[in-house]
Amino acid sequence: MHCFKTIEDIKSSYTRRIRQIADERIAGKKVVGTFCLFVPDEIIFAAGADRVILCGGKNDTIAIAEQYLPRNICPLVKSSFGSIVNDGSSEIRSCSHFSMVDMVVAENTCDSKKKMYELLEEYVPTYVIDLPQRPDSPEALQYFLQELEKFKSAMEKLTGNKVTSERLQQEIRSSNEIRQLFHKLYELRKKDPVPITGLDVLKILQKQYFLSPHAVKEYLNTLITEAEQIIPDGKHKPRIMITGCPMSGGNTKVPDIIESRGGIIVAEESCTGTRSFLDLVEENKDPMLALARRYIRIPCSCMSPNDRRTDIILDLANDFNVDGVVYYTLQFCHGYNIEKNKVQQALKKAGIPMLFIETDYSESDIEQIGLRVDAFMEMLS
Ligand code: BJ8
Repeated sequence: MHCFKTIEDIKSSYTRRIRQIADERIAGKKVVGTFCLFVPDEIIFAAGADRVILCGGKNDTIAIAEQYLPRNICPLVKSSFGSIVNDGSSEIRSCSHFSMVDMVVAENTCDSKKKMYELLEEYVPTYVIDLPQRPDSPEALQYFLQELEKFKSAMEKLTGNKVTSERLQQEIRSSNEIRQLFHKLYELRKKDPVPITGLDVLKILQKQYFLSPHAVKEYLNTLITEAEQIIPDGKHKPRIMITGCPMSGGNTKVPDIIESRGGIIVAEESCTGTRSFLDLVEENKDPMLALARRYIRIPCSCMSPNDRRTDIILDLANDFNVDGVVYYTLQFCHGYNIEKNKVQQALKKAGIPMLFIETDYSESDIEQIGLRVDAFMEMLS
C-alpha cells in the first residue's frame, strides 16, 4: 500500500503539539482534557480554551491503575486513569499531555468511567456533564441542554471569557468543516480497491481529538489530495467494517490484525470513526440548542434503547459495500458486549457476516485472534 506523507507527518506531530500547548499555557490559555465524544469541543474552543483527549489506549499504564481500581474493568478506563495518577515514581512514562490540563471535562456514560471520575477529582479538577440516557424524549433534550448551559458557565469561570453566540457559531462552522472533510475522506473509501488503509485513516481519527482544529483541517486536506491521486492495485480484498468500542491512541491491535491478515478496513462505526462526523451541527440556529440536538444523538451503548446505532451500521455496511463486519469490544465493556446481540441479529437478517472479538490491550491473544480473523477472511473470500 502507498506510504502517505501526511500520515508520516501526523505520526511525528506529538512533540510539536506538546510545544504548542506549553506555549499556550505560558500565555495564560487554559487547557482541558476530555474522555468522550459527548463533550462538545465547540463550547471549549468558544471559551478560548484548548483541549486534548485523555483516553488511554496503551497497555503499560494499566498496572499502575490496578493499584487503585479493580482488575476486571475496561482497559480503556484503567489505561486512562493509570496515565493520570502516574506520578513518575514508576518506570513507566506517561505521555506529557496528561499532566498539562487545567481541568478534566468528564461525562456520565458507563459505570466504570463514572466511578473513575469520582476518584480523579483527587488528582485534577474534574467537571462532569450528566447525560440523560433515553435520548429520544423531549425531556432528555431539555435536560441535556441545561447540562450544556452549566458546562458553558464552568468554561467561562475557568477561562474568564464570555462564551457568546457568535463565538459558538464560529466554532460550530469550524467543527462542521472538519466533519465535512471526514465525509470527503470516507467517500474515497467507497472505491474498490480502496486507496488508503484503515490503519492510516485511524491515525487521523485518533489524533483529531488531540491536535488543534487548524492542524486537523490541514492534515485532512493534504491526506485527501494525496489519496485522490492514488491508483490502488487491482486486487479485491475483503472489505471490513469495524464497529464497537473506541480505538484510543496507542491501541491499534484489532485493525493491525485484520489488515495484516488480508482484509481492508473501509469504515469504522465507532467514536474513533463515523460517530465523530456523521451528523453536522445545524448552523445559524440557537447554537446551544443545535449542539444539544446533535450531541445527544451520538449512538453510544450507554444510551437505551440505542437502535439508532444498529440502523447506522446497516446503512454504512450498504454504503461502503462491506463484505463483513468485525464487532470489536473491550473486555468488561458491558454496554457494547450486550448490544452485540441486537447488531448480530440485524446483520444476520441483512446477510452480512459478523465476527465478534472481545479483547484487552495485552498482546497475549494476538495469535488466537489472528487465527479467527484468518478463518473469517477465508469465508469472505
Ligand atoms: S460516546 S463509546 S467515547 S462513552 S469502552 S469506557 S463505554 S466500558 S469509551 Fe465511549 Fe463516549 Fe460512548 Fe464514545 Fe465504558 Fe465501554 Fe470502556 Fe468506553
